[in-house]
Amino acid sequence: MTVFEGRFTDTASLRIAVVVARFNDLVTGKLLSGCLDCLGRHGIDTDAAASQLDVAWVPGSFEIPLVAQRLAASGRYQVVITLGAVIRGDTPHFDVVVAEVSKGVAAVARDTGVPVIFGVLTTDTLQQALERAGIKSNLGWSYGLQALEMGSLMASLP
Ligand code: INI
Repeated sequence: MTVFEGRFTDTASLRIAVVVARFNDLVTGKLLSGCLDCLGRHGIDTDAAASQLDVAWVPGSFEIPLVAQRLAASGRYQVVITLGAVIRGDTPHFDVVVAEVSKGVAAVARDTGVPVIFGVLTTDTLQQALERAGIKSNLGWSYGLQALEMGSLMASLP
């Protein structure tokens, strides 16, 4: 029996793209900071020259799948991380945006074979989103870890 599982230390050959939404950037900027901190502390070179990491900003979460698709299909990255914050508030837009971004991100991973980490918070209130982006914990850190695990796992699979 072979057991496949990702490691968090095989970072030397990984190139990672992060797609982050500007909408609710009070939240998404904190997710990005947490994510970059995690990746940097696990050996990912985040310096501009010869970087292992690139960041693409999009207007809102609805635009994430298109840009994630382009980056995943480029062949340049082993993992794509998506970061967004969709907050229900009073807008019926919430359901539309959440449905599109969640289905879109899953489709990108399946279509390209590149793992795409779903780091889009979906909450009822801004307070809940902020709690997940640094006030209590920062899920950006977890998304970074999940990216490392999936990059390593995919490289080890037959
Ligand atoms: N985009 C978000 O990322 N979060 C939201 O909460 C949100 N709401 O509530 O409307 C949102 N809307 C913008 C959307 O993602 C697109 O950028 C816009 O519709 C242009 O296509």
